[in-house]
Amino acid sequence: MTTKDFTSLEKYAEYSSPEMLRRSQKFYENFSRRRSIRHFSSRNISKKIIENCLRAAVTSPSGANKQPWTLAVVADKSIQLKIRKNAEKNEKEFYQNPAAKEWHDDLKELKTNFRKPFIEQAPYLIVIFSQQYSWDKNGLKQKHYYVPESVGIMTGILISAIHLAGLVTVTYTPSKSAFLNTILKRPKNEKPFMILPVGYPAEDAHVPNIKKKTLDEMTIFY
Ligand code: IYR
Repeated sequence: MTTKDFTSLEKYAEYSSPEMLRRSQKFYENFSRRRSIRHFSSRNISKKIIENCLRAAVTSPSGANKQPWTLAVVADKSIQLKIRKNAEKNEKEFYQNPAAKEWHDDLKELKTNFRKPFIEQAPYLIVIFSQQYSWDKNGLKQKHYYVPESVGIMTGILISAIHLAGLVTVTYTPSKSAFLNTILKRPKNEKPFMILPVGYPAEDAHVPNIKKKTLDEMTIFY
């Protein structure tokens, strides 16, 4: 190992224990107020805010630091309309499919249906693609590792950045999503992962009355 292989941490912030307690408490309280929002205002937001959220997201760790994602940012209404039309066609099939009865029952408390107006209403759509593999600058195929884990962590940071900026989103996972490659002209090594519409909530935005499990219900301390 030569000294060139590593650099030192430039600014590792060390806090006192009470300060850490306060900061972790504040972070928890802030994130306990995050909700998935499905009703958006058409009010525009600065592209610079979106870029900062994306910059934060791509600081994410990833398998062998391969950063196996592509972030397609859509603010073009005609593309948004195309995505909405395709998504709603597939969702209609999903909601009408009798074989998915148990799934439909599980979704009842969320009151979702085939209609996805937020795809068109939100000023920005971030369509996240996971790259199953890639090509380096010499055209050699590059392996990617722990792709769902890596893209999931990056998406979590993105959702956090959106919340901290004061904007809202919903983790929309279309029933079938291959149409996104066609509309957004993405190559076959990229698989649609999730759509995050981003914007301000609509004035009449409402959220389902759902509860999170308590820490006791899902943690085991050894
Ligand atoms: N993709 C559908 C169904 C759906 C599935 C899950 I899992 C959800 O948490 C919510 C919805 C839709 O978006 O309506």
